Amino acid sequence: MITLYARAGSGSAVVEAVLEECNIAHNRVEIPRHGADFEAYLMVNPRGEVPSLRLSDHSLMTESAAMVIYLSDLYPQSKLAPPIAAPERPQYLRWMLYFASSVYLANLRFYYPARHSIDPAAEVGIKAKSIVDLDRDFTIFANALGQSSYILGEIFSAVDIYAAMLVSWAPDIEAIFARHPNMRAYYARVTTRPSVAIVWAANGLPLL
Ligand SMILES: N[C@@H](CCC(=O)N[C@@H](CS)C(=O)NCC(=O)O)C(=O)O
Repeated sequence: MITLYARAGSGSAVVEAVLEECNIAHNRVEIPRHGADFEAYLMVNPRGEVPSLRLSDHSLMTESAAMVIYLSDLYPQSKLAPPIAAPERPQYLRWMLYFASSVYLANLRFYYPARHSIDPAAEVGIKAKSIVDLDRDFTIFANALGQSSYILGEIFSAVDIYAAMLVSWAPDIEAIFARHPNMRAYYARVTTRPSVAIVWAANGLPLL
């Protein structure tokens, strides 16, 4: 059986939502931020980050986007990912990696500025710049979304759940919605899917 190492409200939420959407039986292990259980978890993931995924063959995956892509491909009946030769596949991968490699990291710079410099005086600037970066990145995404239901047009996919998670972490979610009304409708559309709503509620992530 698959084991997901998770922490409520963290990047494990999108993986949980995909497991839920695909109806995949799994164990969920909550990893605290500190203490003996966290120390033991360093043997699983030396970076101490969540999520990690222990597959049924006991191999370990890190990287939330890789997990989402893998699980969605493994369960094609869930229709969470365009097939490899589908015309939507390049945009699916593009936005998945956009969120995982740019927006996720800007969020981490906002929430953990001290980890991004050895100079404590730099923290204020790192945080301020992360807000500028997030504004830019959400604007690029909102413009690409336009009036479509999902980022792949009318096709819902796992990348929409990934995007919604990043929106949910935004330092000022209401500011995003005020600037981009299409993002409010999009966020509501994605997070009212039954599987996503259950996981969002369990993770304490905002529901409109
Ligand atoms: N690239 C990793 C990033 C994972 C990550 O940074 N997770 C955060 C939580 S969202 C974490 O565990 N940070 C360490 C900490 O909170 O101490 C992924 O996408 O899975």
